[in-house]
Amino acid sequence: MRRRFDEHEIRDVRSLDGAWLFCTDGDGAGEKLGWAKALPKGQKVTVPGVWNTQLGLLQYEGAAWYQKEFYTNGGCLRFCFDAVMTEARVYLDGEPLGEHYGGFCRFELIARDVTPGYHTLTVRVDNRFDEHSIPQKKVDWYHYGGITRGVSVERLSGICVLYQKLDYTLSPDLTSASAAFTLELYNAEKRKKSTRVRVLLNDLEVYRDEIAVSAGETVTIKTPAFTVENVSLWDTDAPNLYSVTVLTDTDDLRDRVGFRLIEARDGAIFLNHRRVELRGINRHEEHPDWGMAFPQGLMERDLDIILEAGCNTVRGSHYPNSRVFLDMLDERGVLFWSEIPIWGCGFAPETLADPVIIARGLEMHREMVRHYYNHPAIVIWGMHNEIRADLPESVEMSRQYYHYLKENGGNRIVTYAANHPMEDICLAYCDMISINKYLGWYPQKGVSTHYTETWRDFLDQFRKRRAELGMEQKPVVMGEFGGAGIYGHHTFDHVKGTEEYQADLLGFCLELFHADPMMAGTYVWQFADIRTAPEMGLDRARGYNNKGIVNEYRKPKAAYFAVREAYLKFAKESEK
Ligand code: ADA
Repeated sequence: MRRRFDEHEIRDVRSLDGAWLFCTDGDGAGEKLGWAKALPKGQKVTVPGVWNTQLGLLQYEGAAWYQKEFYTNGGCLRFCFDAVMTEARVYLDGEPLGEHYGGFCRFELIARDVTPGYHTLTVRVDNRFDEHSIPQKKVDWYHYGGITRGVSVERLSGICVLYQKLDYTLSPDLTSASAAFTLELYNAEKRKKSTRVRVLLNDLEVYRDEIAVSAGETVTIKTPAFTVENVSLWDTDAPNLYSVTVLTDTDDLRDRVGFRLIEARDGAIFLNHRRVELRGINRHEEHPDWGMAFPQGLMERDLDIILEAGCNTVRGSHYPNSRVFLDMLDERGVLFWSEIPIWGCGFAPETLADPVIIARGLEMHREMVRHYYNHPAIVIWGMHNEIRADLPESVEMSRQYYHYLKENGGNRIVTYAANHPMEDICLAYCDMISINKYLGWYPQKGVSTHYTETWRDFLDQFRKRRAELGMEQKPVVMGEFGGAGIYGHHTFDHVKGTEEYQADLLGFCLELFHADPMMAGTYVWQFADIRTAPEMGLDRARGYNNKGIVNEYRKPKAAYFAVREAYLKFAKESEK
């Protein structure tokens, strides 16, 4: 996997990024034509990538095949896919190796007893939707397809460390931590073996034991608790990271962790006992020239622009982001809200209550928690976005996801983006109330008052409702708000759609929310303009969601400077 550090010094890992054979399969003939074994020679594409950026395939929705010949010295191989959008069927030398559903999380597949020499890895990718898709077909982002993040092949020998995560509890004074690792050890060999296992936190050995594992089996062990004295906390102004090294006699796995305490209490957010105001932005991991196969260099530039605007947090709207982006947030002390792609406006109420959908969403939460658990930057898990949480059909999903994330998600705030806040019946299933509302942009039926009035009225109404519900201890944030500003569109009178209207609206909202004691923070919608799905219709000028404060090529609009002025002012106030 592409990370900001080397995950292995011992394990033999080879990237399979680069040129792959490619072929669309619009009529689904590929299986019968034996493409799992051999694709027609011809077109090559670059992986990671999305096929939509290839000329003529912008709007292609369907199946496509990727194939790569690679050399190996043989043995037990593990294939790692950082993300395939959306459904993947993987074959090795034409034989099925495994499948995965979901476009934004890593999956791994093991092949044992592979002979030395050249082999063929084939992936059939399908980005179509059905009644059980997550997201459903109607979303406000583009339906890309492809192998969108890195691919690698590992040679496993002996007993290997395939997974590790750190759990810890900080002392009340935050100076020490009681910690323990969970390790997954896999025996790649053909007979039972034992190995010494060691865990180092920075250079300190915190665990050592002798572990036996049967051939082809995985054992999960939880180390005894150990104490970390004089903890260097991870914080926004001092993002201290510790290196983790797990070693067996034949393998290694490295990661980074941070010690911090995030709390939603007393109507506010606290990081390491210090109250923090969330100065946030929603960001899609998308670019018109790369789709969702987002290059690392552009991630860095996005983060530079976001931090320059005075933000201290990013919401990964609306799906798990690249692990390498999370590494950057860990390094730079940026708080992150991570969620799965349940984009509610596309889900009919009965679909939300469908047990298959609920189970698939739970699996997506499980995957996200598993792979992203050690990132200290992730302080918020988002359960879903704008589902009909005012209807009974949404209660079971919210109940299941909330309890799963509280029991398995580590020290994180659990929330969801609510766009029916006055009628919402799921607010018991969140630690922080997050509201999406677009007063000043989407017309309100029968309301003609100016948004400066309607926003104030709304905050007062919701303040009352929160008190009636007895939820005044729950912090409230604006998860989304704003409006479109077409880049380069100016008029003398700041009409809707101009950069100036967008800047005025955001500037007003930020000041109003910042001054309101109920509000614990804001996430502006959104960072950059994004290409959006045709299903979003014509109210997305040029087929884009134009509510970015920069355009899709990261050129700043007037709104960028309005947000920057507000957030830098709020940041200065917080330093007093
Ligand atoms: C919703 C949704 C966003 C985007 C936004 C908009 O809040 O969560 O993804 O579609 O509306 O631009 O209308």
